[in-house]
Amino acid sequence: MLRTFTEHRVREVVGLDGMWDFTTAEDRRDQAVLPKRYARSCGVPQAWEQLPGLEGYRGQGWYRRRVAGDSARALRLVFGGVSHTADVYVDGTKVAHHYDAFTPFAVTVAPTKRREREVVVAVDNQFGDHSALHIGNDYYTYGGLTRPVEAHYVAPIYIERVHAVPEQARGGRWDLAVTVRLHNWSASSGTRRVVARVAGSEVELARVRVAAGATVSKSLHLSGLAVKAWSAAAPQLYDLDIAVYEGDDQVDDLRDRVGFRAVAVRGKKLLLNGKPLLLRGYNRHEDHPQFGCAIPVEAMRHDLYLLRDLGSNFVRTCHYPNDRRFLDLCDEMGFFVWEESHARAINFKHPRFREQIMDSTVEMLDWHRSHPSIIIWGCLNECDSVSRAGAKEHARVLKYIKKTDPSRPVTFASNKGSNDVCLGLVDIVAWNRYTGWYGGDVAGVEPGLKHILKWLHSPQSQGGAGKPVILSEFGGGAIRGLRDARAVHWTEEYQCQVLDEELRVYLGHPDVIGTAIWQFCDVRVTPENRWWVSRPRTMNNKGTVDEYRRPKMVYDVVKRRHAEDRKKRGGRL
Ligand code: ADA
Repeated sequence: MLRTFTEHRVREVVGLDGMWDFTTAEDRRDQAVLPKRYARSCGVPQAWEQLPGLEGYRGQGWYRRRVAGDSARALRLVFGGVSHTADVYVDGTKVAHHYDAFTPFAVTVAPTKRREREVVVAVDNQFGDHSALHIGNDYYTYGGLTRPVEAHYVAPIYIERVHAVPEQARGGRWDLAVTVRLHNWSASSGTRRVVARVAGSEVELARVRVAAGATVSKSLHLSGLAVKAWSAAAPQLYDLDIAVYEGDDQVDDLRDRVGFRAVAVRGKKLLLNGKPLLLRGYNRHEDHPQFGCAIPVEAMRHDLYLLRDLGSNFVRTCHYPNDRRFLDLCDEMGFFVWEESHARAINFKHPRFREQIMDSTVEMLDWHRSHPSIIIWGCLNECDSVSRAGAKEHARVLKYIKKTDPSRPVTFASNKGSNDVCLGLVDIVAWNRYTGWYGGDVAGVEPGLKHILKWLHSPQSQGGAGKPVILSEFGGGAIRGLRDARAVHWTEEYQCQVLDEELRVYLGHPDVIGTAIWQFCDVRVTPENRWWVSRPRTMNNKGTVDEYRRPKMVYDVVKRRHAEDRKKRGGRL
């Protein structure tokens, strides 16, 4: 399933998780577009690196499975994520192309008289001129149908997307702005009745006309709802049910969940439901030694149990949109999320950069906007925020986000310090700082922060003055089990010294409203780059736990520092 809950009760949905026919380019002996034979099978969702012999496979793979045909309803295939490029074929005809592992996509195919249909997905996880975002990097690009897949059977006019944005109203009540997007796959126009129901209230649009082949977005407004607010301490969720009727017959439905909360920046503060909020947490990659990026829900939940045990209320989805089931868990368990579109120190001059970064950003907002746990939108981690050309690209992405969803603050994580020229574009300033790891020593953490804050709140920062600050990355590496009283780099002792001092300084400064340790667990990096292979084990070893989620010494340092900070704040999560 694509979510942790059932989205449809009226619409027929068939989960396509399970074994698919599978073959790689090496297996094939033909040059046809689609394989004539499939040498093996592979699970979905799954990274193909889990198949013995494919642990490091970077290439093409083809997946096939059959689904039921239907003569009256269209087949809508919904992919949670394919790593990293997909070409989708139904009954031998190419019906969709999608680039980027980290955003969902869907395609709707007209009904058929056939009893069965053949679905083939050609997948490619190679780097090259076609890929600006998936490159040799400090995280691994896996291959395969790495997130769940579903087959939906949809009526001519069906619900394509629903967005729900809560707004605080008077007297502790809440309003909910709902946008319903309908698509008509048929050759004739139609008129439908649309009803939105939440928390015992309902509102309807009596006549929504959708022309043949058209897509129509309509807004519904529910006001004065007597509901409980959503927060990390009390993550209250409500079912939002959308129903579409043709006459008296309900022809489609969609259930999502809403959390009533409002996020705002006021001066140097971040506010949740009007009260100052402090974010304490981690950067987390979707990576696991057994599952690659195709992490099962149970393992996602275990990560969040550990993050909560560490005293965290905050997760940054470095450096890409996450699996919707992880976001559902954050909604359910009460974690604040900074989600960002897919970029880590990428080259703005790449011919496909602009198209691909906008696609990632557009799709992230379109699919994830209703998650209450997402309170900050991010983008362009450690990209060119120092040149005029780079500033133009930052403006393009950040202005799109702000215009599309004004309900959340925006930011980007910078490692450019006082050379930044883009801080006028963000609501929150975010710095990646590795004092004591890549340079300097631990004693420099506090003076370094004071120095950069002085610059920030001066005219030299070109628009950063007076804004709240998140330390979006900091920390150091340790090989779990490497103990040495000399406390040199890569020992657990030194990692403790670095994080203990950084948390003492960053948690204690009134301008710092958020801290995200780099990083939750050790992760695999790509060997296709001389810099990353210099990392011990060809992994990024800055985790508080190792890749198997086994704690390092620093686990208790973080837990203590977070607990002290929470006690200082009267126990607020
Ligand atoms: C950067 C980058 C991270 C990671 C980190 C590190 O800040 O944003 O993805 O590579 O450095 O471990 O050096």
